[in-house]
Amino acid sequence: MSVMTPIFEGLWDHYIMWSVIVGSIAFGWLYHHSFWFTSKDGEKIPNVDGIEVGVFPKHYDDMRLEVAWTILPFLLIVWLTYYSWEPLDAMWTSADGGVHGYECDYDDPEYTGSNNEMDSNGIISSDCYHVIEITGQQWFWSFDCLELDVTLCDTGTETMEVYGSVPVLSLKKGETYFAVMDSIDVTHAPWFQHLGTKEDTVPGQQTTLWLPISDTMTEESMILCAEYCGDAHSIMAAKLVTHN
Ligand SMILES: [Cu+2]
Repeated sequence: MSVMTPIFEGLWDHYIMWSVIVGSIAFGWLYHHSFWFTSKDGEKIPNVDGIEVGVFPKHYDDMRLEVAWTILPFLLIVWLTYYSWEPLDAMWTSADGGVHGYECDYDDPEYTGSNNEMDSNGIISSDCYHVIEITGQQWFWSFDCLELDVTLCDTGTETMEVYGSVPVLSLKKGETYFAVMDSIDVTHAPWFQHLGTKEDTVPGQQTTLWLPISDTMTEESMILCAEYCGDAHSIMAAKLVTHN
């Protein structure tokens, strides 16, 4: 199983790289000091620093060190925010003329679908989008295609090993969907594994999630719940089927 959206693959690699660098420095330092400054059995250590129990060794203050380990992580956070900006902006693009345009006008004689396209950064843009509804509930998902034609959106159920009977959402490749979401009871979060995206559904509050189904999308993928919601949370699953 892998994330099929290149924008998140790039982010993943970059964040892992920085985690390894920061982790190596932090744990390297920790282990070095743990072993380097370990006393031997029976060894009586002279109190060279005059350390008193309960008194902070103020004479060890190092202003440059304090400033360095405040400024450097801050700069890293600023950089990672900058680096994530474009993918996040695409993820949370406006429904009014963002990268996916406006809701499709099916009466428009020039309407030919979303015709979505992925650029070299992995960001998908569309001519227009279709609206669907997703409702979370303990412990299943309900999908509503609203007025959409069955070639664009269809729902059903299927029996899956481990999960039992699960709802199926069938969407068309090359089309972009805007899911308007709600929850009946507690907070849930549909996690579209192969899109690499998830968003909370909150009782009494409408949330939204873009589902740009590119031509390269896998035919079958899982939708799981990514927000702990009670006993059957782990089997609150659904299936996303994509077709041409
Ligand atoms: Cu849930």
